[in-house]
Amino acid sequence: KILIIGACGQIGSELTFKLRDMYGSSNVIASDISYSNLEVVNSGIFEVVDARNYASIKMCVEKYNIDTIYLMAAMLSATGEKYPMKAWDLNMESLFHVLNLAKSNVIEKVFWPSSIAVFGPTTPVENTPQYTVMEPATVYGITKQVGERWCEYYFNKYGVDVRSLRYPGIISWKTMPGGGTTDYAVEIYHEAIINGLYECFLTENTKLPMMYMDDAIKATIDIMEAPKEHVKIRSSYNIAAISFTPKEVAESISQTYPKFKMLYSPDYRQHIANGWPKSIDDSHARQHWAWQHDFDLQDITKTMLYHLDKKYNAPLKKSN
Ligand code: VAH
Repeated sequence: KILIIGACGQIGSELTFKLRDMYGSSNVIASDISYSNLEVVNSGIFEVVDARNYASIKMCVEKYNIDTIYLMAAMLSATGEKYPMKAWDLNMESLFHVLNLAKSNVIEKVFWPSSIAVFGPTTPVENTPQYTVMEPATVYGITKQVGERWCEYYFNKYGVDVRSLRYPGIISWKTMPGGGTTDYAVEIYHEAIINGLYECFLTENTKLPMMYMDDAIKATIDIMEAPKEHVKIRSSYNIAAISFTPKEVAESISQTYPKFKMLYSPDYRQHIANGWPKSIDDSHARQHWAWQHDFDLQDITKTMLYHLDKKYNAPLKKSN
C-alpha cells in the first residue's frame, strides 16, 4: 500500500492520480495537512496527516498497512525565504520521520524529491554535473542538500531503500504550483488565456531547467520501479528535459496567441534564479535506469494552451 504525503500539492496531486491508475485506488492513500485539493480528496481514500508530526504519519501507516511513502510535502524556494525556520522544520522533520519509519522497518521504500535548488551561485551553470560544488543560497536549497546527505547516510548505514530526484521547474495545468521561483512558467499560460498579458517576475533572459509534469511523474515512477541495483546514486539524481527563458516561452505562446504581451518586473525571486543552473547533465539517470524525457517546449505549450483553453473557455453547459 502506498501513502502520498503532500497529495494536494502540484506534484503530489498528479502523482496520486497516476499511482491510483497504476495500482488501484484502494491501494493508494492520499494525505495532506488540509483538504486543499477537493479533486484529490474526493477521488479516493484521503487522510489529514501533519508531515511534521511522527505520530500523525505512523498512525496512518499502521491504519492502512503502508509499505511505500512518497514524501511530497515541502515549503518551496520563494516561500522558504519568507519563513526560513518553518521551511527548515517542515522539510527536515518530515524527512527524518519517514526515514526513521523505514529504518525501523515499519515501511519498506521511500521517494523523496530533491531539486536543482541544491546548486548555488558557485556551481557550474551549464550542463551542471551530478557531482559538483553545491553551495545553495536558499533555505529550501539547504534543506534539499542536507536531505540528500541524510538519504545517502540512511541507505549506507541502515539499508533504507530511499530514492530521490533533483526536479527542475515543473509545468502542469491541473494544479497551481506552490511558492516556487519557477512558478512563472505555469502562471504565464493561465494569464495568456485569461488576460493575453503576463507580468513576469524574472527577467526575459533568465534561463532555467524545466520539465513537463508527465515527464516528472514518469521519472518518479521509473526510479521507484527500477531494480534496487540499478539505483546506484542514493543522494539524488540529476534529471533534465529542456531549459528555456521567459522570452522563449512567450514566443512559443505567441505562435498561437499573436497578441500575447509580456511585461518584465523582476522581484526577489530573480536573485534566487540567478543562483541556479541554466541546464543540467542527467547522463547518470539515463545510463543507470534509462531515463528519457518526452516533452519539449513546443509540446508543453501546445498541451498547456489546449487544456487551459478548455478549462477557461469551456462553452457553458447547455441547461437542458
Ligand atoms: C521552486 N518549483 O521553484 C520549485 C523547484 C527547481 C524549482 O524546486 O522552488
